[in-house]
Amino acid sequence: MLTHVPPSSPSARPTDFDFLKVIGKGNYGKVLLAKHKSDGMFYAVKVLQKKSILKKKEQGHIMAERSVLLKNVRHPFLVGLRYSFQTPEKLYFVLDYVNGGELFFHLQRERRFLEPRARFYAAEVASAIGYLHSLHIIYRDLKPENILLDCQGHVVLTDFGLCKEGVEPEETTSTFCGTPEYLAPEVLRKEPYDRAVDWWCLGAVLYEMLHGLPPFYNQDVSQMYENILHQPLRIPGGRTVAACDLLQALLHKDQRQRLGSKTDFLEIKNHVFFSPINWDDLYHKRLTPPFNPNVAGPADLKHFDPEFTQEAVSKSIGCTPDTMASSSGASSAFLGFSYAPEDEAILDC
Ligand code: ISQ
Repeated sequence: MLTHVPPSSPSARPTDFDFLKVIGKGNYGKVLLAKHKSDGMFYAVKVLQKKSILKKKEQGHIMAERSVLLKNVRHPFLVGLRYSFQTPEKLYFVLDYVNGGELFFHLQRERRFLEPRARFYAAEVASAIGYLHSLHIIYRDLKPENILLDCQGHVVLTDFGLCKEGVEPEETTSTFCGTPEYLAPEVLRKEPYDRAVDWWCLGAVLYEMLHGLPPFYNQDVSQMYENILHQPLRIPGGRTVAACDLLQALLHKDQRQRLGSKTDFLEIKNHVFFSPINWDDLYHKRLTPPFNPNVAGPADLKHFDPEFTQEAVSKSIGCTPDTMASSSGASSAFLGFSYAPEDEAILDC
């Protein structure tokens, strides 16, 4: 069981890790593959610059990301946070290292997935979203690059930077966030939105898995926005009635009529498209993934983009100043950030 420890006594520091490779880049920093020097375990370490977070007034989001990760490490399809700590300039999230590659990296290679495979991934994503909603958290940022596969081929959702915490079922929020392709109409309109926004995103992910492009896609972003707001959903032929019905129901432009808007995950679970899924078996990873990423071991980077993995790791990443100043200008905005769990067995491939 993970427990909070006093933030003034972090048990991990940047110098505890060898930073090996850049494996991803986000808005505020990088994700690095790192090896813990004493236990030899591999982790994905997300390093964020405090300056850029403060410039964009995003510390609320980042602190939310941390507490969301802390709350959710025990869900099988959400990435686990092992430690967080800070230096005067940077915040570090030490996360489970997931090396089966981005789901959409595999999708691009195969253009589209057959329904059983798309169903399996959509069900694992839905299970994670349903769990977040049960904690009154809206994920909001479901997008292709946030869906990874683990070494066995199970889904792992990452990047909780845009999660909205503490949202009660009837509450709505109107902060504008997200990725253009998957933005729900109410988000685009800057209207208040609720957890139904995540079911729209699930529909967008499922659509892209089945058809190879996001729904309402247009190279011209303003035309795509227009399509999301006003164009009726067009579903190419060749899919089952159940799949078409689910896509129509999830991609309903009116959030109040969207599948999931009443009893949330229960409505998704009970849709006929998912009738082959035993949800209890799914949750316990008793369903064999439809695709095995075939990684050689925990350090196998074959599924990561060489654009990232060939980049040199900045020397400053692993240097710890002698003082872990928690009262320096930038740090005071991140008080209480550092975190280290009690010892816990971490599953490895
Ligand atoms: C875990 N493993 C690989 C890549 C990652 C990217 C972001 C967050 C966690 C990750």
